[in-house]
Amino acid sequence: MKIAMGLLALAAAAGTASASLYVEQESNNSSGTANNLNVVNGNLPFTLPGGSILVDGSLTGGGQNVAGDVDWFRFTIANTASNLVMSIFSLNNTSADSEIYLIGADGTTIIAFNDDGNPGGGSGFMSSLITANLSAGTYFLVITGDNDSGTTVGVPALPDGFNGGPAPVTGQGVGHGENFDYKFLIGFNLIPTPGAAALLGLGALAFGRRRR
Ligand SMILES: [Ca+2]
Ligand SMILES: [Ca+2]
Ligand SMILES: [Ca+2]
Ligand SMILES: [Ca+2]
Repeated sequence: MKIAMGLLALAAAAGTASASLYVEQESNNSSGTANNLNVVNGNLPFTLPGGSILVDGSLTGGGQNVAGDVDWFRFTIANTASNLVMSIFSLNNTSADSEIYLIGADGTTIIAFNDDGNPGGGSGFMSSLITANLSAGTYFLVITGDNDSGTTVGVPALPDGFNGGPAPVTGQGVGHGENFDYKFLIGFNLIPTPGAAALLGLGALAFGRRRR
């Protein structure tokens, strides 16, 4: 047992991936009010080797001239992510229909979008995404209801809670009608920066010279 404890301590010292639960906090309907997922990491950027987060939340529908619920999350990574994977599941609505977005730090540049990636189980209209080689920085993850984007493929509109693409008059239209609880799973692997690897190399070189 003591040996096992020692190995665990060594593993902790070397840096191990961690997983955390985050419960969605309304109101988070815009980039300015996005929930900060870095709170699960002491409000620090995520570092090597990466991690995973499970978000518990819910989406509620709108109506005539009333936007449906849109859920914005943000997180910051300190290194390039070799991959970022996201999947959303509904446990209480077998016809739930989500859309998900990965958006840049400016809150408007759409990096990736998925409508019916269908991670399997429950509804067949939920979403999943995989994105490779994501640079260090801050990103937004957005969950909204069916047809907010105005498309299933191609170029989606930014999520605004209303059905279809951008409304001619902001705040007019029909809000998406989705009502479901969700579990949103996010995972990522980070890779050392070339700069850090080069510094390590320089350090080794200096050490070698000193020893001569
Ligand atoms: Ca919500
Ligand atoms: Ca919301
Ligand atoms: Ca969908
Ligand atoms: Ca829309």
